[in-house]
Amino acid sequence: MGKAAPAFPFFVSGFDTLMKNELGKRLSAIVTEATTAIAEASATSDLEKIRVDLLGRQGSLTALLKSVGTLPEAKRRSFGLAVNEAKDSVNGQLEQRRVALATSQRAAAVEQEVIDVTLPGRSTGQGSVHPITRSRRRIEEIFTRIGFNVVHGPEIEDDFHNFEALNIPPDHPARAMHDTFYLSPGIVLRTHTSPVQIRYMETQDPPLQVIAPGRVYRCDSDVTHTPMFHQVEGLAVDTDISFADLKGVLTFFIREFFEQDLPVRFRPSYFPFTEPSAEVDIGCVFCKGGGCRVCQQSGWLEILGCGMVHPEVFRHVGIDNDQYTGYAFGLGIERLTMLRYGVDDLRLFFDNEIAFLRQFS
Ligand code: 2U9
Repeated sequence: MGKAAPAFPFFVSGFDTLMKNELGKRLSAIVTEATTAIAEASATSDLEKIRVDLLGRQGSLTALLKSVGTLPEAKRRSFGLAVNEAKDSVNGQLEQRRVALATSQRAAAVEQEVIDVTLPGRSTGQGSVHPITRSRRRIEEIFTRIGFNVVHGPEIEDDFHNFEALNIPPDHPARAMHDTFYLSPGIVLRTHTSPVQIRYMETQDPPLQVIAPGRVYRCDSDVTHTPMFHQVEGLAVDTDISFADLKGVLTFFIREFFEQDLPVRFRPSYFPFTEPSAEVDIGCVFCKGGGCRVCQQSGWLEILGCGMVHPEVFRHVGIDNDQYTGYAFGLGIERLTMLRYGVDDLRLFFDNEIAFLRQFS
């Protein structure tokens, strides 16, 4: 059977052929040109320009792809496939050239790079020990020189070790002075390092001579108080310990710490855990006793508290009060450091200002 004659034989076949030839030639010319341009590109920016010229919104290949829709249905598929193939080929060539350029650029950079292994290393600068740590170490060194051991304990304490065993029962007014951080009923952040000595006496028999340095916490914050500060407390227990021993040891410590023959005086005071109790003053290190703003014109500066261990404290840890006596003392490291180095603002210890800390290197 013969082929059915088309309704408009000339127009249809003529248009078809014309489009096929025109578009086909155009497609092949674009790909040839692109291949040459890609091969000649010497920078990734050139490749990007080629990509935009071909495949961007106004690109020549994009335009050809758009024209597929204008072709007679029978030719759409094959021409569409041809344009897509050209697109893939161009994309592949672009990527290959991009990799090749990057590789040769890297190789050139490595070739040019010179590493002088004889250059001195970069300095990281030398750090310094925090003034509070310096003071703590200094205090530890002085006391260990005269026979004290350094002991530590937990910062989270129970009511018994922080208060009860130290003769501070629940209704005692001293509880209010301690501004305690409660973690849960009966569990506190220690308000002093005294529970360390309580725990020590629970497990060790006298004679004993210890200092307990560490962080303590009080719910208090103003120009002269921080919620966390550092204490060192000391305790000596033996068969023949007297207040004279306490005076001798503390006077020795003070003069060693300040490296001066400072006047020292003991004033009667009150603490629940010691009896008798005293506060210790030194002659003002700023005005040498003449009277100034720091010592409020008194010529004296209070630096620590002390006393003979209260019999109730011994009873709580099972030490025989008839056989043994002991002395105890407590000091704030921040306060001692301020006085020794002439620091007039407590907050400087907590600000981590390099310029301030560097002065202690
Ligand atoms: C036990 C028995 C007694 C420790 C003591 C002080 C006096 C004292 C303050 C100094 C400045 C606290 O940091 S501060 O505010 N401390 O005045 N501390 S007697 O007495 C003890 C400790 C432990 C078993």
